[in-house]
Amino acid sequence: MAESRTWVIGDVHGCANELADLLRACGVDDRDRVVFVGDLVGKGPFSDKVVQIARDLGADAVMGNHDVRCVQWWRNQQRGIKAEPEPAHAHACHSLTDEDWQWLSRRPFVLPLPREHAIVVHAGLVPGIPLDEQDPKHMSTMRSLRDDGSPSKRIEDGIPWASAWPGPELVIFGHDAVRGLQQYPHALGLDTGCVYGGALTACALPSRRLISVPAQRDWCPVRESA
Ligand SMILES: [Mn+2]
Repeated sequence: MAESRTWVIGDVHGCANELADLLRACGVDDRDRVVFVGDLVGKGPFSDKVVQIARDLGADAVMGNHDVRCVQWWRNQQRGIKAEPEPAHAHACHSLTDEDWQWLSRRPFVLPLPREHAIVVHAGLVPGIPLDEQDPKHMSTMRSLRDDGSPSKRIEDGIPWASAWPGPELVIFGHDAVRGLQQYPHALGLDTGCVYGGALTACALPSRRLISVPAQRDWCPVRESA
């Protein structure tokens, strides 16, 4: 009898076909726990299907920067503030159901997995700051650390934050398709750029085994750093 496992899955961005391929490749069954690193929606083709799959799995997910901006659009709609969603979010904003929005809007910015000695966050954590004092804005957008230890969302603005994370917990994150797969002793970056024609990657815990499936195509030719 196989042990139940925890699977942490990288940035899906609406790539529902690849997500289905990945779940099949991992052999995920209903004893397993599935956790997404965020940015389930936006940019890609089938954001509604991705949220549906996540909800059907009873999965956990943390908030990505694109999830945040789509949820903001929905909250504004609810308050009677009508605006066109930005183009990268149009499909997501017009296809999610109220139940999907309720689910997505309740995702935390950081999710500790104590049994696995791991922490899941979308973009990163600033070393030396307690988890409950980390800024959601940084947790969902940072990529680098400057010389003074402050976070930056820009790749070229310092070192990869993950290279400076001291542990002891393993932090699993996404949000950095340019750097791609990042493997440090106590930090693992899983954004392998599926929506840009790369791959969708999962990590099994506690083994840290990685499984990837290729993108079916480049769904989002225009890159944006935000
Ligand atoms: Mn992101």
